[in-house]
Amino acid sequence: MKNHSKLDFHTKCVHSGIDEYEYGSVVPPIYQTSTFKFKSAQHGASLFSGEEKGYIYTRMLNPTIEAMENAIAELEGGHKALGCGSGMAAVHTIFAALLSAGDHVVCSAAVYGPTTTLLNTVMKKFGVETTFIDTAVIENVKNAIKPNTKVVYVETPGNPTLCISDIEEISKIAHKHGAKVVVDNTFMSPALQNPIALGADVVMHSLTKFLNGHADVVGGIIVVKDDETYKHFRKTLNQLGGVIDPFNSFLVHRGLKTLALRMQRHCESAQIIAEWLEKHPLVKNIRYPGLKSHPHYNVGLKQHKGHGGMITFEVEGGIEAGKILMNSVHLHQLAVSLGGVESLIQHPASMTHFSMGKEARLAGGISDGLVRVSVGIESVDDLIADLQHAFVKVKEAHLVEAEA
Ligand code: LCS
Repeated sequence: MKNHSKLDFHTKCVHSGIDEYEYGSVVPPIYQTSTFKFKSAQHGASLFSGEEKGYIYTRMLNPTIEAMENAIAELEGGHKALGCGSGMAAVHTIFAALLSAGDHVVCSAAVYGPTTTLLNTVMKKFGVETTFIDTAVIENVKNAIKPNTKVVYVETPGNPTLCISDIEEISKIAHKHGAKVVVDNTFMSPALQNPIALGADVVMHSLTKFLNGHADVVGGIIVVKDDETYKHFRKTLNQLGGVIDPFNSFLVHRGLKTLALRMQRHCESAQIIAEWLEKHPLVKNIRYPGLKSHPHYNVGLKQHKGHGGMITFEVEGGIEAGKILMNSVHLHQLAVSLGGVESLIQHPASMTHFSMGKEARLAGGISDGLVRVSVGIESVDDLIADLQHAFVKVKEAHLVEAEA
């Protein structure tokens, strides 16, 4: 593999994870095979014992998967990466690899709903206790760490509230207490935020989002900093079995080539839309990391290279007004997920974060009226016109109510 360390991020996106292939293929071939033939019984035995390197069985490793993993490890500035069947498979593999019964986790209160649920159900059942805190407040992290804290799990910006936590400060505190810092970097991607450079130990992504970028793959990735951790995580992933498959890896690797370009566009358009929304009379409590009104704007400036494509806000008139907005857009598609080329809109309290329960949602700052938009790469004028049209519908409904 070539050394790309001196190259610009745009160039790395195109070339990372790419090797020399048979027939001069410019892109990694899809090795759509479950298993690999040994040259002899001795060869098979030495692959299993580790004396020789090579591929054995796709759950253990596959060249198409490995090419995608190497690309993301390079983009994140990590040592190696592990491709998983979904973001949640990656989260579960990390917890299973790092935690034992009796251990404690400190976790951001604003995280993707199923991450909260996984900690509160499966991990709890196996004897792992979690304290959920607002990790944007450093004092909270200091106060929540206990002698048995093994993992500080930070999602930043958090889904969906876009709370920004200071990875560098949190890493210093966690490391002083011997805990590992895991960062869910899904909302930023390595184009905008590099948690390992800021001190984190493990980075994960839902590949389903910006990294693949085309809403046609479900996948996850774990990036680690050293070989010992990599080998331990690889064994854990092999045992749990939640691996990604070769075809999805190929699609993700293809998506990575335009990551830098796509993120640039997501950031530019989201900034324009957020500024437009902030001035709109029917919008309140807007959050976008690129707005000076964001409570953690300065932390974002310190650790982001751009402010991302995610915006949240409330519509005047509460959830009923929000529903009218979501039912009235044409270009924005009413769907969960995010980070694709197409713009999406959704309602966290009844959709992505429903499984958390109302109490945990409110503690995490997820109000019933919150609407989340994932800004795609369409023309920003078309996107604003679509929202404008939907707000007119909201206003008309208000007029009807007022007259009634
Ligand atoms: N981490 C974050 C920050 C996420 O947003 C998601 C999915 C996951 C992990 C899990 O990844 P998955 O298993 O779905 O690949 N977020 C979703 C969302 O906000 N809407 O739909 C899925």
